[in-house]
Amino acid sequence: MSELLKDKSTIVLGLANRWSIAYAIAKAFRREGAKLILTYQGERQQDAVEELAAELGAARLLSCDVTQETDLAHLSEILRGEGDRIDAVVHSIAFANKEDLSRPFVETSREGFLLAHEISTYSLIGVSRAVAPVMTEGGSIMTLSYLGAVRVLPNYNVMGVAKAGLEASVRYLASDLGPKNIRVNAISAGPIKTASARGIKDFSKILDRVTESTPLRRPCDPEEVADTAVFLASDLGRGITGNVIYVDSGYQIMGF
Ligand code: 0WD
Repeated sequence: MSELLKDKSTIVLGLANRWSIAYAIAKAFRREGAKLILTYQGERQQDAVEELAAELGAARLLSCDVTQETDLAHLSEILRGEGDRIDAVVHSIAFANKEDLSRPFVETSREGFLLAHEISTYSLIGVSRAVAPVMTEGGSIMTLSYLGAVRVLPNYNVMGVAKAGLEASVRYLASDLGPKNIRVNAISAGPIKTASARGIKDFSKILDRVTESTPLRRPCDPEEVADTAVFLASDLGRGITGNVIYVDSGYQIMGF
């Protein structure tokens, strides 16, 4: 079978550990023959991510804390300096203070609101600006969203508002970058047990409920999300931009 991402250069941001959705995507990109550049948040994660990068056969591993303008500028500089063309970018990054994912939404602090939006929403704009200049032959930028962007889900709170902003940013970026043949989309994944998900109070209850009532009667698998990422990164997805694609075993269609 031919490789869907042969001759494509990809960058995946947000790999923290083996359970990260970014790990499943990076693995699928390599399986499909892509060259892989990985970024990680900073020193705290360096050792763990170095090991995973070696295992995945990544061509490069770069540190990039998306709250730091200098890190984004550095990323852009490195990519430009090496004459690397990038064809696909995966933004798999989010953060909110734990207390904002458990107390009533009305108690969200200004500081917590801004932090969640800076890391989970604004960073897609910053990353797109840093990488678009090296997407010289067009390509695909994608991010990860969740149903909490459009519906109220218990304890998702400020992150739901941040994801709503993320999905709107996808549309504006798609409109801006479309003339350069750069597509921008979001994958709205069903709940998956990762380090970030564990920060949401009663996450396992959400998972149980979804499993019971979803049309496919099973939770979403990170590999399913990764295969959709492959599709969006590949030429097969060339007509799709500004969209939110649900990979959630069908949960979002249900009315009860
Ligand atoms: O159920 C789920 N797990 C779902 C996750 C359902 C639907 C969507 N998503 C989204 C998340 O909201 C996020 O956008 O998928 C994306 C990836 O999340 P994940 O794979 O579930 O979680 P995780 O493995 O924790 O990756 C998120 C990573 C951070 O991990 P930690 O655990 O250290 O918070 O985002 C990265 C970091 O690696 N990150 C940053 N990267 C660069 N700069 C920063 C930062 N400032 N902050 C967090």
